[in-house]
Amino acid sequence: MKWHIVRLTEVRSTNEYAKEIAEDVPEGTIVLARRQTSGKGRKGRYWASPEGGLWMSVILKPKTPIENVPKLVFVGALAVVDALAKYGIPAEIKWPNDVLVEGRKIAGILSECRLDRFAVLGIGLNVNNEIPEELEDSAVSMKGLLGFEVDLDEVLQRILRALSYWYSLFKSGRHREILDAVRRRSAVLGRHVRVIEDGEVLLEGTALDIDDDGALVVETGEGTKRVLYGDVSIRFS
Ligand code: BT5
Repeated sequence: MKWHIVRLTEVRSTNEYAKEIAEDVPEGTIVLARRQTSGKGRKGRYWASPEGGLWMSVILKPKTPIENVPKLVFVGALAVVDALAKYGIPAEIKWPNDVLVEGRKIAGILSECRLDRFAVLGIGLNVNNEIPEELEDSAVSMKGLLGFEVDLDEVLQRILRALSYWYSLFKSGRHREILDAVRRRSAVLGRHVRVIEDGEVLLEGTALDIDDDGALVVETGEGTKRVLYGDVSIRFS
């Protein structure tokens, strides 16, 4: 995969910027910003993006049936987990879009698509940045874990190398291998979870599996339920 990086000092959100230019640039264009003033999580949630972190959005134009596109979030999460492993940081994927280290969030993925035209894979990784006070218990950075600053460009290159690999599997339809890797690196399987949608507990039970569609399979006591990724969040309970 050939990457082309657009470097910005400041932007509201690299995902928003990427969506604006996506139709006019080739696949593999990456929007990278030193800081975001309005970084986005899912469903209008915020993403704290001060200087020192890696805030990037990758423009992709996969030719694949539309139902596969949501699985891109796993491609992003796996790339981050692999890059962190190169620094000796053991990370896990909290289905569907968080990357955790020892239960604390180090990265979040935000995948957005325009039907059939393009997908934007947003990756936010806490590298050398400060963690806002209100997230101190729930979030962590690479610097916080390692005790020293890490070269941002090196982290970027390591993510891109891993992304090339996982995206090549995605493009050649090897979704099962991607999902197997997600299962192996999963923080949720075997755990008791609550699935939250719009602040409401949708269901509760033991996370049994992530199936080949990428859905989370939960044993609820009233039978097995499948939860498609989308806008749900998981809480451990
Ligand atoms: C996510 O949303 O985890 C997706 C985050 C994606 C961020 C990237 S940065 C580059 C690109 N451009 C963007 O504008 N976004 C993408 P969600 O699962 O909804 O989690 C959001 C929640 O994570 C917030 O409500 C906070 O609780 C928490 N949070 C916010 N900033 C954080 C940070 N820097 N580190 C860890 N947790 C954070």
